[in-house]
Amino acid sequence: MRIVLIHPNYHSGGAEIAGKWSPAWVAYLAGFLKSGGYTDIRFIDAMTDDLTEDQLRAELAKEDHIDVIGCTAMTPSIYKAERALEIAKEMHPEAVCLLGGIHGTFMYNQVLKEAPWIDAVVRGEGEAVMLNLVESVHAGRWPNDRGQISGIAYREGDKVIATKPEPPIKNVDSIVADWSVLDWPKYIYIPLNVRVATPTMSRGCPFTCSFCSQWKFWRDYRVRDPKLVVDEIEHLMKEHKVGFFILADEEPTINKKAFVAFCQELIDRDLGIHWGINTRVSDILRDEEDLPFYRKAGLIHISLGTEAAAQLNLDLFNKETSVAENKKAIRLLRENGIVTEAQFIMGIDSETPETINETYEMVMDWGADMANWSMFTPWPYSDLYREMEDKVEVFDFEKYNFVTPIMKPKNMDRGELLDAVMNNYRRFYMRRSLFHYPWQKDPLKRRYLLGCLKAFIKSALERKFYDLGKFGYWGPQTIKKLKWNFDSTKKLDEKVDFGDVNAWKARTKRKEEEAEARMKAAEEGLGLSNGAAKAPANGAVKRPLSEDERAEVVADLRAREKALAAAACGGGGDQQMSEEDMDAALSRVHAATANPSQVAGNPQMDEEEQEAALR
Ligand code: B12
Ligand code: SF4
Repeated sequence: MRIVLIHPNYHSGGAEIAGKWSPAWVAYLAGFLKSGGYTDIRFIDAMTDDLTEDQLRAELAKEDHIDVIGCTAMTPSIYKAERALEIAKEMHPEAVCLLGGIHGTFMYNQVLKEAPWIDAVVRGEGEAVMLNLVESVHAGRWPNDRGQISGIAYREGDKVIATKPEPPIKNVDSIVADWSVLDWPKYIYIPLNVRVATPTMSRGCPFTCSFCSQWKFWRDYRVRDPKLVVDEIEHLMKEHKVGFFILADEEPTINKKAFVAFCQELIDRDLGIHWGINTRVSDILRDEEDLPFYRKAGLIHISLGTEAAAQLNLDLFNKETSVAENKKAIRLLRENGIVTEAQFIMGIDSETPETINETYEMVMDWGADMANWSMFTPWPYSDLYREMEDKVEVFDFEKYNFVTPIMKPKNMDRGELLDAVMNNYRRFYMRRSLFHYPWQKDPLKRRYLLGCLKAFIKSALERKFYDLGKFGYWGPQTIKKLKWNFDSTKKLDEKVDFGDVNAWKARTKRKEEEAEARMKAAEEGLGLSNGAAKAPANGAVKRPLSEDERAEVVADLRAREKALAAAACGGGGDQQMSEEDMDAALSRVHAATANPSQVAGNPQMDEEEQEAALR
């Protein structure tokens, strides 16, 4: 069984400016297929190799026979993926052509109408579905038994059929990546000039931010055994000479126990590798005491979804964080020598030059090392989309890429929006490159930040940064002449699949409510409220708790903590604190309240010191 996997050649000058990234989907799918006995797999990375259609054709012409061809697509790369599969089908009509990834998961109706040469769309997590499908092809049952394969959609005459969803893989440790299908010398991270990998420790996200679609995609939150993740990293280092990794997780830190075990394992094995993550402000605040330990494990870069300067927008995004918390999280990371990157979402309806400027002022005040301003992108399958659908005019998905202003704010035109965002970038990186990066006391952090600057400048000189070359942006004087090239013939098919997402959301909420209700009942039953003894409803006199009562409260606290963690993490793994963890947590609380100003020494100069040094 010959299987060919293709990453389509799509570029849009955002995060990719930091280098050439290893595609994780290929490694995890290939690993799972190999465990299932299908080892004859080839990967064509048309994105990294920047293959033209003719070059892709030439690569496919090297194949005598292909049984299954799979291509990935996020929303912006969908047309390139459809086209790659069209070429593949022309050249190998015998092959079963599959599309996987987030876009098809929700938009399969539209995809199968736009691209009738696609035999099936794989919805959601790909491993189990693809293995079942490959087995069916191998056994000669395809296409007759396709209605029996969960998690796919296909055409039958004029109709699009979606089979029942495949449940998320419970035991994520059963997925063992095979990174050997990648041609490793290509994947270089410019800031450190080393090979970069993107392994994952968890899948999914327990939060439900309204603009985001990742939590919908993976449904349950699941965590791998941290030791096995470190095995994978050690393998990547030894076999493929990887020198840096970024966890491609949506939310790697919510299961603190697993994250701490992961860091401990990296420290114990003394691998000496540096790495980065993208996570939530709330986890950084929760882990204030652990940040030195995380840094010791090699964690050097944290990207935070601070998203907005205004609380109103944070609430709109259902972010469950506050502006003050964002500021504190960045300060804590800086104090612990971790590179901080603040991410903002720009261009919602109420955006004005003032609100954009505010994000600049704020990020300077917070002291973040890096900042990025992404354009708000209304994924048609996100919750926020439903609230604003009457305002969305552009359905050319190729431009749904965080750098093109899909939405026009009420009081700005798209050119003004882009220019105001560019103004933030110019000011921010100008100041950072003069007053901040060269003056870092920690040589690693200095090297890292200067390396990021190099990547940034390289992409700006090549006119790739933020797709400015494509827009024809050369500064404020050009904003009336910008070319967005929206294809107005592209329309949204009304059939977007939201799947069983609402059930997942309700389940999360229900668990939280149940836990709250149990806790409240326990408090009331014991005459406790807000953790302090109070007169019970029957008017009995306030008295200290007996040993038994105390034990009952502790048991309830544990139940609550466990239920909340399970609610947050979809019930995966053992979330309960051990006796020692709880004692350790309590002693940290005591230490913090006894000496609240106790923080790790700040290894960096602040902005004023830097400017003074320069003077
Ligand atoms: C790493 C990453 C990158 C890397 C890409 C590395 C690479 N070559 O793959 C870089 C930095 C280059 C990048 C760039 C961009 N990214 Co990006 N990126 C991510 C990130 C952090 C992780 C993706 C990942 O590897 N996940 C782990 C793998 C295992 O999951 P997966 O890809 O979904 O694959 C599984 C399934 O989807 C399915 N599957 C996928 N493909 C296929 C194919 C077949 C045949 C089958 C059967 C199954 C299948 O099976 C896989 C295993 O279960 C996600 C956010 C996140 N945490 O997920 C954003 C994310 C994917 N990126 C996003 C975007 C928008 C972009 C950019 C457009 C931004 C920009 N302008 O720079 C570009 C586009 C570049 C491009 N051409 O691909 C969005 C996509 C949103 C959407 N709804 O479409 C995401 C979700 C971020 C977000 N917060 O919204 N990105
Ligand atoms: S925390 Fe991040 S991944 Fe999770 S729902 Fe919000 S934006 Fe999406």
